[in-house]
Amino acid sequence: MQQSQTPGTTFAGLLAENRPQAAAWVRGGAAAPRLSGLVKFYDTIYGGVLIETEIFGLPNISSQGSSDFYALHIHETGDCSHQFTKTGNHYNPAGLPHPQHAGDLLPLLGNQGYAWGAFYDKRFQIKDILGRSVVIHRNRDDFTSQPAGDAGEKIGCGVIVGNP
Ligand SMILES: [Cu+2]
Ligand SMILES: [Zn+2]
Repeated sequence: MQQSQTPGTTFAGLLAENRPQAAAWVRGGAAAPRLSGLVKFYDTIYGGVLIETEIFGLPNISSQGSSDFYALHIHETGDCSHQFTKTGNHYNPAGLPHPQHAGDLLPLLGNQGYAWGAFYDKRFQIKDILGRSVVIHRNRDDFTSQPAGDAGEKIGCGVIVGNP
């Protein structure tokens, strides 16, 4: 295949360099104690942020009715204590409805409990999300219901820190 330079090839290079400007170590709560993983945030030359997710131990392996999609959001408060009840609403500085929140991210797709993904997002800058939280939900995001996509219980949480 002819090699041509696109944003995607730039992004693949960033992932290979593996020097994110921020990251969140995500841990499971009581509902998913084996869940763990890392969400990395990379600045790009295009003005937006490249986000890479790698999560282990998602809970719904072969369970009845699971879509294997898991909602993923940035919540406004970086406090994962008390079974993630302190994380607040979706990060939403513009006061828009869900799923137009700056903190509304692409969902995870589980594969026997493992998920990996990367996507480009121009809804926020890394400096705006430091100290906030990444939250994984038990269910899919329906991208319709207010205020949070009917995504169910919070099963994982991590605080976003700079220069990891
Ligand atoms: Cu959420
Ligand atoms: Zn939202």
